[in-house]
Amino acid sequence: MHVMLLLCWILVLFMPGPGFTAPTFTPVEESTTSPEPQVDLKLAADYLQHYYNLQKDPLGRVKRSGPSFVSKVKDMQIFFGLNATGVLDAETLEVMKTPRCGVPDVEEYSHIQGTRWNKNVITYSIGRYTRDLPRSTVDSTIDSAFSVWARASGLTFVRSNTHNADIMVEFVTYAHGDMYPFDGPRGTLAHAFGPGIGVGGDTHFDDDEHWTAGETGFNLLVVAAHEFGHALGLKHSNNPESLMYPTYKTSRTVKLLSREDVANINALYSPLRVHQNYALRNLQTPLLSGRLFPRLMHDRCAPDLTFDAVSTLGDATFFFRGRYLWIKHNTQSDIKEGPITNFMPKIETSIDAAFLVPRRSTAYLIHESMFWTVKGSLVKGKPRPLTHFGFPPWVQDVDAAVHINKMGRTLFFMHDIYWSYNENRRVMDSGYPKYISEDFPGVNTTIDAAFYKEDFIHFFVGPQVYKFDYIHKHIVGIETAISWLGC
Ligand code: NFH
Ligand code: CA
Ligand code: ZN
Ligand code: ZN
Repeated sequence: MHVMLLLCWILVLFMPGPGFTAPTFTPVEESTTSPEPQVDLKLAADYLQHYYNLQKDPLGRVKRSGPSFVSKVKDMQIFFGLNATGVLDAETLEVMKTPRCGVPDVEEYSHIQGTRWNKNVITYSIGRYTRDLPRSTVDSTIDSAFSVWARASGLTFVRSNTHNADIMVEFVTYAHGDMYPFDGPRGTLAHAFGPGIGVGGDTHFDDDEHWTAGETGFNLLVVAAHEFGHALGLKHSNNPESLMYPTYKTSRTVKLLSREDVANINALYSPLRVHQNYALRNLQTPLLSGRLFPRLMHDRCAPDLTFDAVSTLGDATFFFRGRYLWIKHNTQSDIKEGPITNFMPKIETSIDAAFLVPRRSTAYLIHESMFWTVKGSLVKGKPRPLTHFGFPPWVQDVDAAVHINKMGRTLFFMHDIYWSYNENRRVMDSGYPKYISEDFPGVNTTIDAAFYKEDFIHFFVGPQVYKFDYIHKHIVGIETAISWLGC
């Protein structure tokens, strides 16, 4: 399950030229004078590429009459309840020009997410408050927002004062530790993670908004009720009457939930399933969105836990295993965790190896023969082939990679051999591959992951970690992998 993040500003960047009026954050109602057809085509192509996975040809072109273009237009029209003609008519273009969020619609067909809380009593806690409203008003508004869902379903919400409640509510600004920084006033108002342990359920409000209990600014009850819908597992709805519609509306006052919202929450938490056990729950999820949700939440402190890749990214260390990820912040003591797609929606595979090149603030995540580039907290573009680094084409399963900043080198490990890549000149060093055991005495087996810290390379081998002194070239100690996750 992924975070309900909204990166509307990306969409704003995608919409150039006269056809696009600055977002007013309400659905576009007036029909603007018809712009140049090329501008519309570019806009539509960008829109479909962004939300409907439309592929361009190798030269970056899209044919308006091409079969995939027409079918993507149809998909989009079906989602928005338009006539599914496949033709880019004025109505379709108008919807495309309406500011909206960055979650692709193709993943949104089901209004019920592939996951839910496996209990009907859910705890919440309010961490950081806003200064826009008295604390007591925030408390009562958050309580009312939960009551909206409690009245419609069999769920009960209990306020707790701990830091490990199911749903942690917080008012924050810009970057706030989850890779989905807020954007200052206007734009995105809030976001919430779907059900799950760790960050799951957590709900963040952009404290650069003007939060109110009335009609001015943004009404906290309306936004909180929408977010808690996500925190309970509901997705966006394309029905403007639904509370789960992706755009804020002032006009919702008394009746927050539409009939559809009530039906969706009850379908997700139908009485029949409330008492089901874990095994059944885990059978049910893959049908809905198997690739988005792991079969089982991982036990962080299981003694046999191993990692596929470990790397620094920003100010945290990322531990990858299968499609799951743990994030250990360098200064905060808590660990965030969840499916990789929660944090990086584009990455729907496991990660074999990962490394950070600090001077470029860029991390590289390798899966089989391809790699992604991650800058700041954003996964850039499409994955690229590993041959970019000068690997021969048969290199398809790098086990581990580590960047050694002092030397400007990245070492890639595969089976019993390794390569050294010169990041400054961006070429492979000559004389490689070499045997690992030649240069790393004591390291005689395949490596799962490697991590560099203060002159030591930490080689993750199964549930163990060899601490290797890179200056004096010998192993100085052995730790358990889970000790890195604070176990
Ligand atoms: C939101 N969301 O911020 C908006 N929409 O209407 N700005 C959504 C929350 C509203 C979180 O779960 C974000 O879906 C923006 C934009 C619906 C309470 C449509 C501009 C993205 C005023
Ligand atoms: Ca904002
Ligand atoms: Zn957040
Ligand atoms: Zn939303």
